[in-house]
Amino acid sequence: MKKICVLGLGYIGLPTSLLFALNGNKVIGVDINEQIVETINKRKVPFKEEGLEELFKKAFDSNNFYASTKVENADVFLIAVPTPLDNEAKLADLKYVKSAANMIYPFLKKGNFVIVESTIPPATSEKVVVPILEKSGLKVNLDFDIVHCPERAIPGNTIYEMIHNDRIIGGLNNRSVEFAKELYSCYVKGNFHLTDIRTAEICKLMENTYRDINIALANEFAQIADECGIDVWKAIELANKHPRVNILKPGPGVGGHCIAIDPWFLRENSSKSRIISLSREINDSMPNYVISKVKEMLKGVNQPMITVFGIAYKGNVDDCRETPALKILKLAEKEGFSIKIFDPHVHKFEYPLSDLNTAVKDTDCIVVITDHDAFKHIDPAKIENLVRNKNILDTRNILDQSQWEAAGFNFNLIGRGKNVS
Ligand code: SAJ
Repeated sequence: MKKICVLGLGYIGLPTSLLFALNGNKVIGVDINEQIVETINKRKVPFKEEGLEELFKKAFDSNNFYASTKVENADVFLIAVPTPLDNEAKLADLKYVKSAANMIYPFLKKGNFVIVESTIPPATSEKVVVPILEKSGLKVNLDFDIVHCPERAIPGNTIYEMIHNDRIIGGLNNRSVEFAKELYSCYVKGNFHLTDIRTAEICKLMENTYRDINIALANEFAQIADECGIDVWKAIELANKHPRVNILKPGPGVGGHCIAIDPWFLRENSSKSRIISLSREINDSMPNYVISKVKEMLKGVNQPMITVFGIAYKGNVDDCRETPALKILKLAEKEGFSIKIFDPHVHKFEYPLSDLNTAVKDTDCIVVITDHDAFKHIDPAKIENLVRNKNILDTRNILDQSQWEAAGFNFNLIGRGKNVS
């Protein structure tokens, strides 16, 4: 049985702690946020995630897990804190990673292992984390080991993916990666791929950048298709019949704490990146494109009101981090539009939220931003009498066009060009 001290009890740190605790380890989960620690120790799950509630209860019942604001002596220290983007400089903000390493070093002992799961730019483990840990007077590779084992689980299916996804483990020597493989094998069913520490760091960034670039391409295709009067959704479906093509989906932009951020980390120490920045620019400009479509639909309407369906960054989650909806709302405000918002998954946001009927009352245009399944089940016939003008823009291709048109709505879809001769 190993004693593991996990720093950071968020979307990754908490489920990771619980999985280790349920599989034969003693785990202390540490967070600098007293409220989170208190909530967890009162046996309340601090956020929603499929299967988390059950895991949480079992881990507490096993007596192998508790939360604290303080680090303790342990065999293994695991860093799972966020690495936000310094938005102005477009650089990784390593303040939480540094603060975690600073909390660990006074407790570091000969023979300890430090694992970094947080997403970090290449060489951060060696250049930033190790020097802080060595303030303990101990030497890396001689007295303690460090590995990078990036998390790769998708929000909404985190626990399943934590167990079943392959894991990359990068270290500074063989002993450390073998140790980490053995440690994670208590709950990971996927394969392990052992490598050096910098390769592990860059792999995680490459994965999310690959996705960002492919979404940017889909978004560019959608805009071209709009100009040409072609249905991009149909065209993508057909192009994807090719055995070596897999185009992603266009939409209102890219949100979440990973894909909208990690590409910048890959670019920060390089003079060679071009496609990465361009793709970020394309995805970040999609909210402007959405608003330009809304403006077209609202031509001639006096003092328009729009209703946004969905502010979460993606479907069926309550997570609004980096959501493109926020920029869309701000741009809409600048246009002088009144705004109402309906999101059945989200309960707290920067703008007021309403129930469905209040949100559509007297609106001039409904704009679907998030691909929540719940929106597919809205019956347009039941709300058509509430709205002032029957306009709807679907940015995700989730609605049944014929159903909305049957209720008299002027239906618009991003990437389905209209009126081109
Ligand atoms: N999106 C599109 N079109 C698509 C797919 C996604 O516009 O075809 C948008 C989504 O709506 C959302 C954003 O992109 O706004 C990102 O959503 P996502 O579901 O693609 O990814 P995340 O950010 O929830 O999780 C990603 C995952 N990475 C990859 O798929 C390569 C996950 O495995 C990582 O663990 C996670 O980032 C992370 O923590 O880095």
